[in-house]
Amino acid sequence: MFATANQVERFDQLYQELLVRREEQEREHLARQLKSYGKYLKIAQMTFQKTPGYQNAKLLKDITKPLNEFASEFEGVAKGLDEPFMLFAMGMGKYGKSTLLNALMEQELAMMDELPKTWKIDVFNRHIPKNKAIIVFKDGRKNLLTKQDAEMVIQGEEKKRLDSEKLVNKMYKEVMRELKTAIEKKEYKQYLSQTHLYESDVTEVHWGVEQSALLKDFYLVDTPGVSQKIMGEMKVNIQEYYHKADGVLWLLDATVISAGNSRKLLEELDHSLEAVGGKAENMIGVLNRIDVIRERGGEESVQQILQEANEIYQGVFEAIIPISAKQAFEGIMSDDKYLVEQSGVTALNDVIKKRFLQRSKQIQIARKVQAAQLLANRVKYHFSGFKQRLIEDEARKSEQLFHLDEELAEKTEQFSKRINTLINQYQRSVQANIDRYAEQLFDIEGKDSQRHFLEDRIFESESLARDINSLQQQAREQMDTINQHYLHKLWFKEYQHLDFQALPHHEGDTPDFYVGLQAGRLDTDGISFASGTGIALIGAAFLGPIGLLLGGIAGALGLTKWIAKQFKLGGLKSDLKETLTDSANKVATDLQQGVQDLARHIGNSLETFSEESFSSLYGPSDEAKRILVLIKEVETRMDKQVEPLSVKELILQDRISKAKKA
Ligand SMILES: Nc1nc2c(ncn2[C@@H]2O[C@H](COP(=O)(O)OP(=O)(O)OP(=O)(O)O)[C@@H](O)[C@H]2O)c(=O)[nH]1
Ligand SMILES: [Mg+2]
Repeated sequence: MFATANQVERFDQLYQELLVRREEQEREHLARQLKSYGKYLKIAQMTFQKTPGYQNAKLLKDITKPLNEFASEFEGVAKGLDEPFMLFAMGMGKYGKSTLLNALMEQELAMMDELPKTWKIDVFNRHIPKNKAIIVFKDGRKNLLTKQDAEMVIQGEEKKRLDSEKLVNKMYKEVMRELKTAIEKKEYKQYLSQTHLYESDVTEVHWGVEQSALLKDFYLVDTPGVSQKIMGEMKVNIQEYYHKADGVLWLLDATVISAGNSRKLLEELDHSLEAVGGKAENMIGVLNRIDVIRERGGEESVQQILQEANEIYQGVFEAIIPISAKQAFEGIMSDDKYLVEQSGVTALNDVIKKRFLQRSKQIQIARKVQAAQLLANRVKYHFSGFKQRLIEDEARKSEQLFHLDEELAEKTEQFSKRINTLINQYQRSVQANIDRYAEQLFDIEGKDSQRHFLEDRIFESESLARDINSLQQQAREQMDTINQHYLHKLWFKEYQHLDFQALPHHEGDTPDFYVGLQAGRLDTDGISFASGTGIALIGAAFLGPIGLLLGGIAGALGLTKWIAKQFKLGGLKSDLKETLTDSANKVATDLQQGVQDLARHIGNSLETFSEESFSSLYGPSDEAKRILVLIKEVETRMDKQVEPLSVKELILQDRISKAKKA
């Protein structure tokens, strides 16, 4: 049995309805997923912020703050699903993007010959009244203004940006000569970009436009040049907006196309595309300034250049269309049909419609899936530098503290041995003195003279004091060398290779806890090991006991003296030797204690110092593990692919929405 024409029509209608519904569901499904990335990132942000010590952790704060901006990027992509097709004009600076857009919109809106816009995109949006504009900020906030007011805001932002670029370039030039290594230069550039380069919070400006053929179906978007030069370096910035594009008109300059130039041209494109993961889709190549070529060599040259462009960019673009944006714009504005025809803009319009309009909804869905991936990769990239530093610095911290402990222990041991050797030698020498000179004590008149004899001749206290002082001095110096060495190894700072104190125009940014530990400032308050305390040490150990001994040597005369010598000399010698042993041991113990105290002091203060500097970047070191786990979680979440709608979900959703309607 054949279906009647009526039935066929009805089936067809049903099928179309089904397709539309399926597409709607697909979009809803995709939008939900895109938004869920955003929600996840906001929660992640709050979790990072709860880290103890977060407020003082510079780098941790730096990576946490932009998370809500990423979140609103995801939300923006989700919202984009309900908006018209976003058609971007992109390409190197001055290739004619703005002129082309004006020609396509048939009105002068995009500013031509303006200073390079470095940071925002201009969206020409027919849903906005002609005299109004909406400024969109990075965090998703929007501000509806009159066009004049919006222009004022933008000019203000532009000025701040340009001023800051000038300042940064100037500062760099002034300091460059002081920077010796490439890494120092790199760090200084980073420092300048992060601290002195003005980053506007404005990310899009939507301008009201008059209706035109193309604007009925598309939002047209003007972009800043693909790259710009700051401090002598090319900075590619298309990754900041490329994910918002559903389709791209990529401007090429016909006057620079040549086979000999192909390598440079491809590198130029590659360099830009690298920033967005190496691939671009839905791009139409627009070979601009064709009027110049035509003037030089007629139609033949135009065809030749077109052929060369097709060869160079094989497989990159969906099509390459030769055009003169300038003629197109002038022709349209002056209603010059011939000029318009010659400009090639009609062909471009046709290709745009054919490539983008007919399948615009499917393209949008595919592009938003891609956008999610691009953004997810950016989020991961955003964390990667921080993560690597944290892992490396954490390892460095425990490794260096371990080595420090070892070195201090070794040094303590060395000095302990030297102290023993010194004291042993001393004891042997004094023992010999006792045997040789003790007897003379009986011949000395007066307590003071006796004391001097005892101290100087027998106990050699002056030379012992000298030896002790010199040993202490050496211990302090050697310990301080260790201190200095580890002070640098254990100082965690944002710009590891920069010494701001040594740079012109920079006040020292050195934290107090560093200054306290610098060369020659080893703070040993409260430690009994200051230099030149040898005499005091000996005094404490020897003088008391010596005084007691002297009491036993009465000032005897004549026979009595002789008798005293016979009876007392043996006792005196053994008393002196006993005193020697006790006091020398006491001095040795004190010295050893001093060395240990010094080592402990250095160990403790360096540990405190390293923890303070570490946590000033990352938060407390005992939180590091948790932060790394958190980052891992974010990465895993970002790796989750956007899922296509399954048949099961399709049916389920259909039932849910029916139930809702019922
Ligand atoms: N001869 C010729 N000149 C053109 C053509 N298109 C643009 N120009 C000129 O090139 C200059 C730059 O054009 P814009 O449209 O401002 O270029 P742009 O790519 O928007 O530049 P930026 O926004 O600064 O990146 C202007 O002086 C235009 O008149 C063209 O097809 N032929
Ligand atoms: Mg422009």
